[in-house]
Amino acid sequence: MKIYFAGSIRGGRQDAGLYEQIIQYLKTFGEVLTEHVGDPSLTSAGDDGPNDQFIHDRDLEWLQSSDVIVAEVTAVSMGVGYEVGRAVEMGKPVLCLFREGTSSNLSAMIAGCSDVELIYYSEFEELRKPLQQYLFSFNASK
Ligand code: 6K6
Repeated sequence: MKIYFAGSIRGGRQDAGLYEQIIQYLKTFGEVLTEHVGDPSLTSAGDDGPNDQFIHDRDLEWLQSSDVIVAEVTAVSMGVGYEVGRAVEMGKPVLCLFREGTSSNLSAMIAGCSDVELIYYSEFEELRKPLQQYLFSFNASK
């Protein structure tokens, strides 16, 4: 199973450690195409490609080739919102994760979208079971 993990980069790297934890766990279910999103050395000012068009086109190819999208949507990120929207249009299964108890407000465009599954949580450990259930049920129905 190919998993596309989406998390904020230029939107802010305050949750990079959490992304890394989620990615390590997701790797026990399949291949994570976007492991760099959890790289603590990647800053919001850094870069991991020759230019923005390269990054956009490469990421959309990965999105297209993925079986499932898991997006951590607590930090407000234009890129993550864009990826979720494109993935929905592609007909991909999308699971969004939103951490409660922060100053972030979840956009109605995610919270109100019936095409995405949404999990509210407060810490990583709470994600293990629902992530496993989602990925197993999805794999079984394939
Ligand atoms: C790195 C640091 C500053 O700019 C970059 C560009 N590098 C990126 N490399 C890989 N994926 C990227 C990059 N920029 C955005 N993305 C994709 O958009 C990732 O898949 C993330 O899920 C999402 C983050 O969007 P922003 O708007 O927070 O950057």
